[in-house]
Amino acid sequence: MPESGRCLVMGVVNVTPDSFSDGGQWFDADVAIRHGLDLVAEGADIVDVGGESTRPGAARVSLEEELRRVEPVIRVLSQEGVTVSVDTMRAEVAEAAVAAGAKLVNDVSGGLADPAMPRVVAATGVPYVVMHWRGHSRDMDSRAIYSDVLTEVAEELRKRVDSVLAEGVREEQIVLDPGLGFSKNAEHNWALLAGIAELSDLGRPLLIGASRKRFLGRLLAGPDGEPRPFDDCDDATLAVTALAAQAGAWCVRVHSVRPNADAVRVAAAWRAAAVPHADEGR
Ligand code: PMM
Repeated sequence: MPESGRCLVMGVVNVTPDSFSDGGQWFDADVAIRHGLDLVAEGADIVDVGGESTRPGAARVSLEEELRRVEPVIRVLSQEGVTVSVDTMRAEVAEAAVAAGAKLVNDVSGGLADPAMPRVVAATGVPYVVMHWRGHSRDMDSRAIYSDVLTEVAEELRKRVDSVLAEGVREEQIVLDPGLGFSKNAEHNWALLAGIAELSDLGRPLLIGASRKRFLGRLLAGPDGEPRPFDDCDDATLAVTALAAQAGAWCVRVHSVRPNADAVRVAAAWRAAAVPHADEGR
């Protein structure tokens, strides 16, 4: 993984016709590749390529179709020297993606959707994003029930870590993600963002995916209560990025890369400047 001493920026390329925030825009392989290269030019450290929409209510795509969508894009971007991650819940897709050059597996189900996933990731040795997940998109909103979301998400992530370790994944491979919007309502998402420090106590780097999600549109609703459209939530995403980076997130997953890449640099400068003073007088 790129070593930068600051929060990393993962740019999103959804090779799907129906993703929440950019569905259809990068569905053609050549267009997706060009977009991935543009994101790197804008400052992305990693380009996350996905072929299956996880928007609430989305139906699953077949294995063959998912492979057809992502494999060529990953191969070309990797050949161009881009650090690519594959956003997939399927072990076969993860394996093919790593063979095509992917350097990270981003599994929104944290190994729950496909029991073969942890063993495949263990064999590849690449970093593994284990996201908090309670079920597939078609009915994930009905599982957004918590009495203390931060404690419960941390506990469920801890269990996933134990489980993937038991399948041979090495601890150093694991990155954790609270899974904003996945079986979480707006209140849950804010509690998890406010709990980044506590989630960091799980001992693994944290990835945060807030970009253009529904809870931002709800926060920014107009006087009529209409949520702000997702494509008008990039400034709010940027604010989350700055705060998440300041709170110690390892990486943010975003659609609009350039401003977020600037924000993580600001946060890094801020943190670096704060360190010497923190030691003064001790
Ligand atoms: N969110 C989406 C897709 N993949 N992966 C991780 N690790 N974390 C996330 O929060 C996440 C993800 C859904 O967002 P999109 O469909 O708007 O890209």
